[in-house]
Amino acid sequence: MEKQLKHISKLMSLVLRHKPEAIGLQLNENGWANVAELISKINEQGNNVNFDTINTVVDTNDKKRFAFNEDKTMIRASQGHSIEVELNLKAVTPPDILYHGTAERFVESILKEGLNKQQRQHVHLSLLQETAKAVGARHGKPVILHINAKAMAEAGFVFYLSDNNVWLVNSVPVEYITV
Ligand code: HQG
Repeated sequence: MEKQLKHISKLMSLVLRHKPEAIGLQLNENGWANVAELISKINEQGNNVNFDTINTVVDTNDKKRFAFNEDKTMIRASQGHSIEVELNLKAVTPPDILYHGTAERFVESILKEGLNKQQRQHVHLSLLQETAKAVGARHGKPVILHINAKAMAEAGFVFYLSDNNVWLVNSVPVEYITV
């Protein structure tokens, strides 16, 4: 059961953030998919899911990656998209320091160019060093960068907080980064 949920969760990350066309799913401009359509398209791939399966994935997902609308007829990823979607995130004043976890091999380039959003829609930052370390470890030997979010906010950079508490910003210039 757990294995199936993990598989479905990964498939949902793929189609709700990166490639809806992989299963012929449509997202609206705010990133929402119809839940009934998601279920039928997932099942066309040889799976056997129902509403309860999707509900369990949403509830038990370790990072709360997905969210329903109020009546649970629509679903979307709360952040992490590579396709262009308007999440209507609210600008929020950040804490003084945020953290970005990356891999050791990227540090030289980051200290030259600053942090870029790469394939995603934002640079992702974390409130906790522990979270940043886990994010960095996905790419290799983790390094935690300290981001002077207070100075960035004072300089006019806009920060957003996703529904699942990931801090998002368009870029981080070098002068706000310390290793
Ligand atoms: C790096 C996961 C060289 C950046 C996590 C990162 C996160 C540069 C990689 C979310 C660079 C992009 C996002 C530069 C940035 N030179 N490397 N100038 N600027 N980079 O996966 O932040 O599990 O797109 O440091 O928890 O690792 O998917 O971003 O290493 O919240 O829900 O380029 O993904 O969430 O990698 O992770 P990613 P990320 P989920």
